[in-house]
Amino acid sequence: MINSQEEKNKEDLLQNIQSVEENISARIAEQIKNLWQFGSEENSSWKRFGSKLYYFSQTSNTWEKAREQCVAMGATLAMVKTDEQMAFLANEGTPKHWLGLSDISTEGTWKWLDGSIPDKRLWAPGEPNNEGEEDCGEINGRLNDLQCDRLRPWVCEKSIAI
Ligand SMILES: [Ca+2]
Ligand SMILES: [Ca+2]
Repeated sequence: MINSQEEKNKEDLLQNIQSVEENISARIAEQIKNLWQFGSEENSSWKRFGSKLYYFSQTSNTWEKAREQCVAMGATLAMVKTDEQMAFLANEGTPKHWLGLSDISTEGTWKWLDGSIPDKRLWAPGEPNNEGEEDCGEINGRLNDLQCDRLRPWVCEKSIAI
C-alpha cells in the first residue's frame, strides 16, 4: 500500500517536471522568435551603401535631438564626403533631412561631426547663407544650412562591423 502510494507520488512528480519542461521550452521558443523578429526589423531599417549602413528616421526632430538619437543607436548623424554618397542620400528617404554638419562652434566655419570640412561643391547654390541664424546642416537636394531648432527627419550612419 505504502509502495503503491510512493509510486503514485513519483508519477505525479515526473508529470509535474515534464509540464514545467514543456512550459519552459515553449517560452524559450517564443523568446527566440521575438529576438529573430527584432533582429530582422532592425536590419531592414538600415540600408547599405558602400562601406556604411544608413538609417532613415520615420519621425522629425531638432538637429540636437536627431544627433542624440543617432548616438543612442551606436551611430552618428550622416556625413557626406563624396558625390556618390550625396546622390544616395538625396534619393533615399524623405527629400530633406538632417546631416552631421554644423557651424555651431564657430559661425561660418562648417564642419562635419568628425571635424572635417565639407567639400564646397556639395553646397546647394547660394548656401550656406545663414539666413536667420542657420547653424545646422541638412540635405535638401544638396547641402543647406538651416535653423537648428527646425524639425526634420534625419539620417544616421555607421560603419559596417567586420
Ligand atoms: Ca551659421
Ligand atoms: Ca540656408
